[in-house]
Amino acid sequence: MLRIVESFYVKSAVEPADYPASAYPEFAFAGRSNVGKSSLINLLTNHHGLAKTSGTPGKTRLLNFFLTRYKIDGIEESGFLQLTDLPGYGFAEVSLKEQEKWRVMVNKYFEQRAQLKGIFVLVDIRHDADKKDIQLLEMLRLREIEHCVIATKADKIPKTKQKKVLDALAKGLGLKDEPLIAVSTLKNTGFEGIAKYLESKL
Ligand SMILES: Nc1nc2c(ncn2[C@@H]2O[C@H](COP(=O)(O)OP(=O)(O)OP(=O)(O)O)[C@@H](O)[C@H]2O)c(=O)[nH]1
Ligand SMILES: [Mg+2]
Repeated sequence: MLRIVESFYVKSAVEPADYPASAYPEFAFAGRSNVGKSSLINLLTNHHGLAKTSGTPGKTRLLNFFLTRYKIDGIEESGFLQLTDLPGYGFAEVSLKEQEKWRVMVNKYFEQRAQLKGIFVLVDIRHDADKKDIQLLEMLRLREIEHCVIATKADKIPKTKQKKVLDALAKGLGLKDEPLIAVSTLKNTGFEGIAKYLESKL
């Protein structure tokens, strides 16, 4: 299984000219404010505090780029991949002007980041499918960008109810062949699925 063994913050950027120049395969984390993007990056990298987390939504306003080194167990293979923490959307107190800035910034990233291998779209397992998430998924399908949906905060739903909740979420989000993985950064569950997804797209 793929395991991230080292990770560094590279830089934050808004414009493509400022993105890190390295061409390593890259994966990005998208989703509403407060859904748990930064927490997931920290857990995946096993690097507490790498991505800034907060109880206050809207903390991350820039594209934050991280470089990681991974190992694939069993074989002595080691390589680099990049993770990008995208600013959250859907935060009520953000002005329309700010929302438009977000849209332009993220669209440029999706359009111009050539080494982008996949997007993790995070949704809160407790919430019904949301219009903003559905729009993002539609846009990714249209652009033919590989993606995987992560239902976060799985610890908030009893195990016995998870399958039913996930089925309803998949239906609400209109998922077709896209994978849907439940994770909890609190309980440290669901990471094998993410590791497998990463490995399959490298
Ligand atoms: N119970 C529970 N709480 C979580 C989990 N993951 C994240 N959280 C909490 O959710 C809050 C938001 O987490 P962040 O990782 O900062 O969320 P974000 O998506 O990066 O938010 P923005 O940067 O504002 O877009 C924090 O208080 C986390 O502790 C989880 O798996 N379970
Ligand atoms: Mg964040």
